Amino acid sequence: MKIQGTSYQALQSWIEEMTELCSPESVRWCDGSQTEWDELTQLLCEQGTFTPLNPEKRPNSFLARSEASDVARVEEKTFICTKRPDEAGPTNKWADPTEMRELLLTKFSGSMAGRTMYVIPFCMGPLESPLAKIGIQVTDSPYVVVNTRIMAHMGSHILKRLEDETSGVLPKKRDGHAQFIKCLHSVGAPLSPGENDVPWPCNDEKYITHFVDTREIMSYGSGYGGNALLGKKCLALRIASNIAREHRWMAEHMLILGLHAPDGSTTYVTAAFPSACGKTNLAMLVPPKTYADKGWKTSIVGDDIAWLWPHNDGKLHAINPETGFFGVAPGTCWETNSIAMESMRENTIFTNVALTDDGDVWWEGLTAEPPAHLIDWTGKDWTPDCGRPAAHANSRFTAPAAQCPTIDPNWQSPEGVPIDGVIFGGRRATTMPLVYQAFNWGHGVYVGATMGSEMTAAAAGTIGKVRRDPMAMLPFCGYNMGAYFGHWLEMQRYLTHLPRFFHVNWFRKTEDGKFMWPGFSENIRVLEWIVKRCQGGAAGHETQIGWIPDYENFNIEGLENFTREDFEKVMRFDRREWRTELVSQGELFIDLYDHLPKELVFQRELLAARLV
Ligand code: GTP
Ligand code: SPV
Ligand code: MN
Repeated sequence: MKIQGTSYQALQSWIEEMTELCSPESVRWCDGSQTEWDELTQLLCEQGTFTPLNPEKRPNSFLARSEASDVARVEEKTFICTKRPDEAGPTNKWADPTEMRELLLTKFSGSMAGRTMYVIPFCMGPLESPLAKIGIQVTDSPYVVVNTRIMAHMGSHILKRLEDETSGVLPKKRDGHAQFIKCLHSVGAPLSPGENDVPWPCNDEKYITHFVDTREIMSYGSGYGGNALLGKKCLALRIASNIAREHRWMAEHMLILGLHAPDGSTTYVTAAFPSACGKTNLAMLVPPKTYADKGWKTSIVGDDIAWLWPHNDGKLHAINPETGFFGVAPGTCWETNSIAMESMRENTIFTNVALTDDGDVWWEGLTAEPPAHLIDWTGKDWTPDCGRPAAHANSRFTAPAAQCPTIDPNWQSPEGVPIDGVIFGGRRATTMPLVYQAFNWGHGVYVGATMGSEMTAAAAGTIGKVRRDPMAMLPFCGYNMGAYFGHWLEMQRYLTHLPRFFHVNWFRKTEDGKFMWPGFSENIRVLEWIVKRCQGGAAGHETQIGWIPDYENFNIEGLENFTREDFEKVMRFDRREWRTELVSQGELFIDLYDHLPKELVFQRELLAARLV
């Protein structure tokens, strides 16, 4: 069954080639329509991948339960394929492109037998934006199709655009060599004739591969999030970081947030925090009453990925290449993130959360008291005393950004929004103060490059161990990390108005293991200082590590049980701890030595000199 083809010959040929390779039972060109969504969600329900949620509680929404082994990104199986290993660099897993392609051809051969091959035309970024990128994802997963419909511009209008650009009806304008980025995906579970399907087909062997020179993505064996929705981490970060480097822009793992002050000014900032370290929460911050009463508001442009470029106005501008949120469910609740809760009221896909007896969803932290009975994320009966979590720690919701009550009016502006502040941060129980400001761009790049964070459930690994995660891009930078730092340093040359750089840490703990800072909506207090610093307003004092607010420059009005002493503790910069930090920062530099820009070595020397 072929529902549609394309007049764009290069694409038509590629699809024919992929059909031959993967031997699907049928091919379906996705149009992105509501009818298609209805058909596919129904199909997913029939196959047992989806459980429809109670339409009175959660209209047009579904719960998906994955295979227990397919719940997060697989960094060990994620490859950057370049001619030479040093192009991928020591922080990535490298594979030879020819060898990897040969291996994958054997894997993909016949991999879609008994299944439908979906062809998804999609666009990352507002179609009219100079940075927008068109991709075509070929997949045998209807779960991927419906998630992509939320996460990206998708369907016939994107295909039409590609046809018009390649036939000359519209000017060609996309940078990068490719008119469209080829994204091949299979769950790697062919069906023999008469074989029954399982609810979550996948393969124990997984390969998430990026062919940098030809701008191609091939992903095999997983149906989950960042492994399978190829527009997201594979295209918008790993491939895009390569295109960006060549064309003088930046693809970053950052939220984009608008801060509207009582004086009527709007300041946009971006923030890079590692996976599951608070981007979605900060991007959806609701000011507490004392701030709201004064007129503070926030708006969200994006919660995970930012594409930034030097605009003609001399400033760094940012767009969000996505149109949805693929957010962490556990811990999300009305008290800490009502905006996320509002955004997922309907038309939402939940993956690996628990099901309530009345057909709605639940996860740890949603309510203080858990329901008396649930079906857990593995499909088993669950009671509060059973000793197992009800939702997986990396369970997620896929919700349309357009449903977000605080979505920024300019979120689809092709020109993006101007960025005045860049914030870095990680999950650090010790050492890192609540906030400090870097001295300048070069120092800011050093602060981002040496970011560390305790590991979370978003990737397989030892949870809690501090690892260096430069700019929160460790799993996502598609080339040599040292060269990436060099690109960051170079970008300032193309700007006349430089943003300010900050480092924050919401996760500092007391000796008895409690968070020192209330976090969430109260983070607006830190943002207020940041906004004022960006505008050349608030005071602070210079320390060896950067500028830090004094108690007098920081608003803790209305913050109950938070004393001056608590403030001093959460802001404290301890020389001894920092000397240890400096040594640990050096480890990453040793790995990168031959590609590390001299300027970062100097920054480290300067910091060392200040710390003695
Ligand atoms: P990815 O989607 O994986 O890139 O993650 P993210 O950076 O968007 O993380 P998210 O906002 O979903 O936060 C994940 C976890 O951090 C949740 O468990 C939150 O409860 C917790 N968190 C977020 N903000 C704060 C904060 O200000 N303080 C504390 N203590 N925890 C926070
Ligand atoms: C992350 O891990 O940073 C995510 C989720 O945003 S995923 O799309 O699975 O990478
Ligand atoms: Mn992320």
